[in-house]
Amino acid sequence: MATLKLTYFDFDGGRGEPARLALHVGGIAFEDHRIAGKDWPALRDKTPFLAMPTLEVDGLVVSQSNSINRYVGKLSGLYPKDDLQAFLCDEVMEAVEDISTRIAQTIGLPEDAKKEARAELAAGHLTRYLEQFQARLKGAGGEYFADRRLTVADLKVAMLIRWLRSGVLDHIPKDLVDTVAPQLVKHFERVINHPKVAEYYQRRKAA
Ligand SMILES: N[C@@H](CCC(=O)N[C@@H](CS)C(=O)NCC(=O)O)C(=O)O
Repeated sequence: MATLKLTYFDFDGGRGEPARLALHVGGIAFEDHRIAGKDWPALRDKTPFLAMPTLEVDGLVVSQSNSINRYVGKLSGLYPKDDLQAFLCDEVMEAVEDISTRIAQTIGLPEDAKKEARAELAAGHLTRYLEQFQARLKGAGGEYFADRRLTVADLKVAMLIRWLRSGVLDHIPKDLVDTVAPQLVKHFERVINHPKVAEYYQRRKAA
């Protein structure tokens, strides 16, 4: 088994969290290297594409969150072997990237511009994406996004849903998901209550 070191910001969410969860669920040993915001500028130029997460595999540093998710998903048994199920898994993960990037682009905006951009996003793209995630979930059987079992796609969507419902995103109603796509709330609860996921957060709390 390769030696793995996952590097990402020191919080329980974002682009690095699905890989941390997948590795834990799969029982795969890895170094969970957490970077404080103040240390990021010094590290930035050392990453392949000036961003995190990165994954070091036996000394080779690679990046791009969904590529990392697929790789660790394969190691952890959380990525479909069937090509079409893998496609469904990938489609959802890429769509989470699209919408997360749109949200992230509003973070540094001045207050008035942020309010306008987020209101437009909430009524437009975000609602559309949530409805479509719910439709994909229903199409895949209603419980998981692919393969009728937990995959890295479920972990990635669950992190998005937790972010949207957390209340940290001003001007995006924190009940938007509950209103527009209630099945995604049920899905989030299913994922977060998965025994290995629940165990992961119990350990984080105790750490
Ligand atoms: N396409 C990349 C995007 C990576 C990305 O933008 N990461 C953010 C953190 S979630 C980052 O490193 N931001 C710091 C910066 O851009 O300086 C991926 O999916 O990994």
